[in-house]
Amino acid sequence: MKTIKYLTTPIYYPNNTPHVGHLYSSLLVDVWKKAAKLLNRKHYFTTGLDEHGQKVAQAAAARGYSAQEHVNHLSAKFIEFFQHFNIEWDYWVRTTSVEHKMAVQNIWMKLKNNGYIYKGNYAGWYSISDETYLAEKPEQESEHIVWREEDCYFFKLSALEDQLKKFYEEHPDFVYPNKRYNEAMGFLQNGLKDFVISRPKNRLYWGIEVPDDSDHVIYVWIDALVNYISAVGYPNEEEYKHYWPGKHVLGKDILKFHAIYWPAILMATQLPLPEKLIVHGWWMRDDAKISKSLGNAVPLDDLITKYQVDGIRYFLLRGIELGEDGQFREDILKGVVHGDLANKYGNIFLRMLGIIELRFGGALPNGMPNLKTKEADALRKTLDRLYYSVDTLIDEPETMSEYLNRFIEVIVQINDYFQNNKIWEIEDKVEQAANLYFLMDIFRKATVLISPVLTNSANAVMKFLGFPECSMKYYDSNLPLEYISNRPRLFPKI
Ligand code: ME8
Repeated sequence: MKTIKYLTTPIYYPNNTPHVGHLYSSLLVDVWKKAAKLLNRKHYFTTGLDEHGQKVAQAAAARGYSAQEHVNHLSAKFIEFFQHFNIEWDYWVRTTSVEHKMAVQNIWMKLKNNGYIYKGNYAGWYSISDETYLAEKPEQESEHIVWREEDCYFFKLSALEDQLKKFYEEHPDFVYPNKRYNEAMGFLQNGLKDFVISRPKNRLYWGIEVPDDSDHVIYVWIDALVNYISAVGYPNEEEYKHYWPGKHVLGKDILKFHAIYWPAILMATQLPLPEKLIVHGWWMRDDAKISKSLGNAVPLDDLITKYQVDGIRYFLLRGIELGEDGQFREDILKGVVHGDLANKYGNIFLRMLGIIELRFGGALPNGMPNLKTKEADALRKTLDRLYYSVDTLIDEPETMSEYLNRFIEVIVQINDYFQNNKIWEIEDKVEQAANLYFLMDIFRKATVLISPVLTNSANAVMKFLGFPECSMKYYDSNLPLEYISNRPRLFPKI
């Protein structure tokens, strides 16, 4: 029986170093996982690499490495990159692992025994960058698109068309957002053709062997999709049943593989289908998708120095509505980090601390005041909405944009409260202290609730306030009253 919520990212091709697009998919799941942890729920997050296939083999050859050396090197690079952004997965997938290979061969045998695999011959155009056959001759030939004519095994996808249609009709929420559900329905309405699921080994050696025919290797997409179950212990039923089915986060570029091929493979092997597909858009640079193959990624080192890891994490989530495309440009990043984090979040913190230092010698008078004004109640309600958005996010990862909106609403309202009530001018010290305590309390709570996104800053704020760590344990407790010096500079402006 399923006992643990499970969310995955795509596994990335190590044909080049990672960029902001990969970070985005993994960040979405990371924040979801951190939110679950914050509220004490046990969730599971996998991400990693799709290490086989022609694209990776070519990249290795171009660097003069063996494929295995090449993927080992890039696996370390991806790990380092993600760790730098505080991404914390539970399991790092590598499709060259023995466990994964066994799971893929197990699925192959099941497909075969259930009558879904047959041998044939294929001739057509193959796109190496997408690792897929093209339906038509490309307008322009390139080194990335090659003509292939070879013996191969086919997967009987056409036999599952009706079953897939029925499933889609019965599960209108299977794909988020709705436009991607409609796109998947479009694939079904156009009719499904059987597809090639192997390559002769003398043409491509870098793959998992077909179990009962060592002259062929298994198509990289079958290999890759099976990671979603091998990562949680498949074929060991006792193990994977605690996790599977899970939800998949993916980019819109690989919708067909996840919306059609993967459910079809699961149907053909009589395994449960995923709970949901959450499909996000692309980070663009001008008119082009940022991609490893195009090599148009924006270098991040300089941006990290200027806007910090948290600034970039925040921008990625706030800069585009989940499901839409967005431009990854420094001026837009700067606008979001300055607008939300420097001018609103960081600034109100400093203004409150300024008065606490000036009028109270750096210590806040004791006690949790119970301000009963309408405005104070409104602010508490906005904070409650933020709290519920974290709770909702844990069950519905697609509500990510909503969560970020709720956060900034609280921060804007703290700023408005401070400004409208001219907190710095209140003569009566008791009244001033009560207002400051109230605002600092809401600020602290909002900080805890946004800690899945602003990992470093939230920790720094909580430690500065005198808490041992940033966690829900310190959400409701009294605020420590003595503030240490060296306040953190949150998101200084560039
Ligand atoms: O397709 N914007 O690997 P891949 C947003 N191995 N997301 C982006 C992006 C961008 N500009 N560029 C990449 C593969 N991504 C297969 C997947 S899964 C069983 C196998 C993200 O290295 C996004 O999630 O080409 C996209 O779907 C994925 O990286 C593609 O990574």
